[in-house]
Amino acid sequence: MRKKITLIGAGQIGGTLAHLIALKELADVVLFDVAAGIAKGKALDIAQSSPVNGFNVNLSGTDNYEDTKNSDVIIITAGVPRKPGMTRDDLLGINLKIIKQVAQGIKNTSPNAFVICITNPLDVIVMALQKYSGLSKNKIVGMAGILDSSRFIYFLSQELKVPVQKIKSFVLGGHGDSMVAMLGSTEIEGKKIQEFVKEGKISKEKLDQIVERTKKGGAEIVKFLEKGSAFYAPAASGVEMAESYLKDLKKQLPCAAHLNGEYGFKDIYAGVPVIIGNKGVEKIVELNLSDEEKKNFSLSIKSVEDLFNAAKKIDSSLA
Ligand code: A3D
Repeated sequence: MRKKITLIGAGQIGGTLAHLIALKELADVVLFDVAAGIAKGKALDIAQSSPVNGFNVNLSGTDNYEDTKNSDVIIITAGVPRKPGMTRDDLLGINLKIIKQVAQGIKNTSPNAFVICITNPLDVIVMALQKYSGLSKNKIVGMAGILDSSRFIYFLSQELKVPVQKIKSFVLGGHGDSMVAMLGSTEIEGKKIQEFVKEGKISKEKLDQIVERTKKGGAEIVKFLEKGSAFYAPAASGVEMAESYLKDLKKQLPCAAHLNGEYGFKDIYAGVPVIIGNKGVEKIVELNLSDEEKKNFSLSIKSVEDLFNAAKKIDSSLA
């Protein structure tokens, strides 16, 4: 039997997710949105491309959680995106309310699903989702690190004129302005990035600029689009996580996962490399961090903690 993926939120990312999942024939797709027409319209539009593209999956749209029942994977993008000048944190109040509704909707209908959250502010929303739904911690993850790492790798590849496939890197920590590009784990054609700096192939200043551009990668796109935020790269990143789970690929991917002592932090969600297989988050991989990376990672976690404290003030049931 084909697998079932439900997309909660059929907006820009939700629609792109549906299209990518269909093209890959990864699973049947249910698009859920409070705006039922958008979910139904996008499902029908994508389904009508199946004769052209030759894929064979079912797509449907709904605003009824019963139709999402027994999903294998749920990807959540319900919420509002940023407008120019806004930070991700500015979305907290409104998206917290939305995520509470979503948690109620999915917890009884798909209690065993692998749940990938994309709604911002990412780390705090995924943590709230886990608390509201009570679903198991290794089955609830946030998508951000794949996107942030992908942006960093793309910018490096443009600068160094090296194909993206030859570059490995991780951007970890919270998905905000304090995210940390792990330079110690950044390799180009198997060589550490620091060696490229030493050899003068890239200046320290240029590398710092690329790190900074990565941190502001989302805002750069928000500014161009004016209405809404990035959706192609976020959707591609979400699909990679879903695929690793459904096909038990056990890929090592940077995701917002629940920390239970790893990296020295407890009971907080933040971006770390994890292994995703058919049991969900099967392992948190602990990288050897330099002192500076450790310091920056701790600062990033601190900003997630601060924002979660702000969330508790908005909704005391999170305390
Ligand atoms: P958008 O195109 O506005 O789609 C959001 C959809 O959610 C809309 O169709 C709404 O009708 C729907 N919605 C609102 N409330 C509910 C509800 N209670 N139940 C179900 N659906 C609802 O936004 P988007 O797709 O561009 O972005 C979605 C979210 O992803 C935003 O919060 C963005 O900030 C976030 N985002 C995160 C990243 C990360 O890397 C983490 C990147 C880009 C965007």
